[in-house]
Order: sequence, then C-alpha cells, then structure tokens
Amino acid sequence: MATKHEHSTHLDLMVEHPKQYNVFLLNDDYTSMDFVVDILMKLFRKNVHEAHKIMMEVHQKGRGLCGVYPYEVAETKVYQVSSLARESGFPLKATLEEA
Ligand code: TYC
Repeated sequence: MATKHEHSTHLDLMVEHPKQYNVFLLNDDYTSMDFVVDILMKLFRKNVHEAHKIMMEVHQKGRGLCGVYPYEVAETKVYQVSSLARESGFPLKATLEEA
C-alpha cells in the first residue's frame, strides 16, 4: 500500500485487486448427478441446496458457474475436478475464464 507521501500506482492497484477467474462445470452424458452435487459441496463449498441448483443448471444449459477465485486457486479447482472425477470413472470437466 502506498504511504501518504506517495501516489497510488497501477501496481499498487494490481496488488490489491488481482484478476478474478470464473470456474464453470461442464455438462456431459455420463457423470452422475449425485457426484456433481458432491463435487460442488466438497470443492466449491456449496450447501446441498446451492449444489443441486448449480448441478441442474449445468445439466440443462451446458455449463454453470461454481465459483470465482484468483488464477492459481481457479486452476487448482479445475485440476481437482478432473482428478476426483477420473478416480471415480467419470468424465466431468471444469473450465476457467477471466471474470
Ligand atoms: N448430465 C448428467 C446426467 O444426466 C448430469 C451432469 C450434471 C453431468 C452436471 C455433469 O456438470 C455436470 N447424468
């Protein structure tokens, strides 16, 4: 943070407001609805009601927003979705894009 004798610079602003990234789950024909709800609760900290709502949105519209995070966190969520899905034999995928 700039002191009272300095001007706030572009870099100061970037340090305080890092870019945020939307993480989306993608629909597929094979992953079970229960597994998607579990992923939303465990990785994206949703309650069962929110998780079910997002899962149905993905199922009906093709994708749904699961969370908004700094880049490294968003990338980790995407990776954790595919690893947990692969371990359970599901093709579930997530993507990220700048918010
Ligand atoms: N379409 C899947 C089914 O009918 C359910 C599903 C929902 C899969 C959301 C992926 O991200 C997803 N079993």
